[in-house]
Amino acid sequence: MKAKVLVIGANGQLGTVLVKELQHHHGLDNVIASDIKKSHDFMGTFEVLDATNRMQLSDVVSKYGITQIYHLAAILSAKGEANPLATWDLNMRMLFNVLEVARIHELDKVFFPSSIAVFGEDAPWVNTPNYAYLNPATVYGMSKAAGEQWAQYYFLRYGLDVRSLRYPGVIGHQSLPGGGTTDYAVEIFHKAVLEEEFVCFLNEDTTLPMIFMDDAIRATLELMKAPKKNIKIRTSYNLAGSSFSPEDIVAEIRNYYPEFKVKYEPDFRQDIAARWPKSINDVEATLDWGWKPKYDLEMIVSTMIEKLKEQYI
Ligand code: AKB
Repeated sequence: MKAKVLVIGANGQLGTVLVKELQHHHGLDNVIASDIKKSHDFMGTFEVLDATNRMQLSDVVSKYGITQIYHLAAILSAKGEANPLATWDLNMRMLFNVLEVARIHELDKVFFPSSIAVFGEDAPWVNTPNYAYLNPATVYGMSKAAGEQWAQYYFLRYGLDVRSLRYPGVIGHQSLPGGGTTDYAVEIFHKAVLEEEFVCFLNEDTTLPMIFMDDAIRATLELMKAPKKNIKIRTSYNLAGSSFSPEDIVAEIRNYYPEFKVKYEPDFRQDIAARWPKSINDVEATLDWGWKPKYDLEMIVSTMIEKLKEQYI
């Protein structure tokens, strides 16, 4: 049977790119993109959908005969701190709706993105293992850590095939992030290419795990395509790309723009980043479904600059 895929949060940083890849893999008519607003230049089938509304979600699943959901919508780490209870409520309500609708409609697969934000001060900061202690310090991280347990619960209790990755900060030229602590690592490239000064909200030496968009998308599709028996972790898989700090990116960008100016004005997001891992050990993803990243910092910087120059010219 052909897969019918619903993407929730299709207008977001990852969704924008993932929808196109899924359309390519499954066929334009077999991918239903959804978000709370329609994006004006979208090609394909789009449903305006508020995933906090279970009935609405259930109706979309019935209408298209959906067999898989990619649930990408969430309030991220930095934005979530402005309104902690509302963030918890929204992130958890959407996840419960997705899990329940998937269970009731007996869907084949669900993808639930987790994040490096599940880790806190008590996890090893370097080469953080998959099974490290989770004590997140943001409400977003708390919702992802709890969400991972619910994903595993639905698998163990109901046999629902939920699969998950702990994304590092995602860097891509196709879309903009919103509300995250790693967002600086996308904005910095736009400023460099526009030859404007960049004001960085993290300290220059704050190393964080990052991943290039192409790697993040490939990891998602490889995880979802892997045989069920290979998926041994039902909470979420650690996923590594490459780790670096603002000053590492700046040094690399200056190979292209020697005059690039950067000012460091750390704000509350520095405190969030300071409790996250510096690098990730993703050996389980490699062993279970063959994960291997392709992009290092040098390749990320050269690709970002090349692609953004095309966009701005
Ligand atoms: C954020 O910064 O909140 C996200 C994430 C690492 O999950 N990009």
